[in-house]
Amino acid sequence: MDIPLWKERLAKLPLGDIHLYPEVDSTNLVAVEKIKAGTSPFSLIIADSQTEGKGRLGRTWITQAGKALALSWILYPEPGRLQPETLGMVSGLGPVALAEVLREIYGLKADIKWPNDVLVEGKKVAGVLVDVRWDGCDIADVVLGIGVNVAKGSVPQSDILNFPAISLEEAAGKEILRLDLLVHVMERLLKWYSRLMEPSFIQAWDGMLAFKGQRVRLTTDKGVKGEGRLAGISDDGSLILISETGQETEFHSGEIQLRLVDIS
Ligand code: BT5
Repeated sequence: MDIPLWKERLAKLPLGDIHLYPEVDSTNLVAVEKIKAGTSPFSLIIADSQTEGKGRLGRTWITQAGKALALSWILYPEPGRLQPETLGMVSGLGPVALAEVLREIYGLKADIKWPNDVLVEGKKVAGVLVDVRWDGCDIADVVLGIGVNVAKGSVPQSDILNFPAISLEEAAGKEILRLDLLVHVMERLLKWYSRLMEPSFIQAWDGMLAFKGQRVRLTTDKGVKGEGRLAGISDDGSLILISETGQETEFHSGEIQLRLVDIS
């Protein structure tokens, strides 16, 4: 990573402080340290590699040095802007921004596997981790962590994967420059954050949803939470499933995993 060049390009966007590192434990953990130290809104933490990258539920996210994007974006929502009930919208922010960039700029068939993954050709290219800290009933800050497999060799060995994965370069069949990708993603994150509560955000999310109309199963570590035909995203970012009897149920993101049901 050419730190001065990356800083120069990112300085053109309306972001806060830009913190770039060759290696960190986890950009989300560094983000929390920066918040405690008083970093400004929309600050960005980026690392070339992570030694303890975090996935959801204590899982690990692997960032191969120099081959991936690992970023954490710091938001301080104005009091009352985000309620606990609308927090699901924030989990869609990263996937919507990235999937839109992959479709519109790179011509890739990118889909969002609700709640937090971006797939290309049905394989995972990116994961999003949202860490929220509370101040009573208000949200104090949000760290939006995004990890993207960019170059060939960024995908970890298959034995540690819980879902098939691919890099963007393998999917695109051409070189993808991480800095260009990052700038596009930050532009879309800024755009969609300002429109988070508008119907167009849900429409964009819904329009890029993977497995629409297909039968899926939602699980937590306690077992199966729901199963049915995937109908779409509701107004608050929940997933709507329709059972065989036609009953609609909405699921909030929380700790859920989604899988396609094999009906063959
Ligand atoms: C996620 O978790 O997909 C969220 C990943 C968020 C990573 C970013 S990087 C920047 C920021 N800083 C952090 O420390 N984290 C965020 P989850 O859905 O729980 O998926 C984790 C699982 O994906 C692991 O248990 C592995 O099976 C698999 N995995 C690990 N590394 C992967 C990779 N590079 N590509 C695809 N799958 C991976």
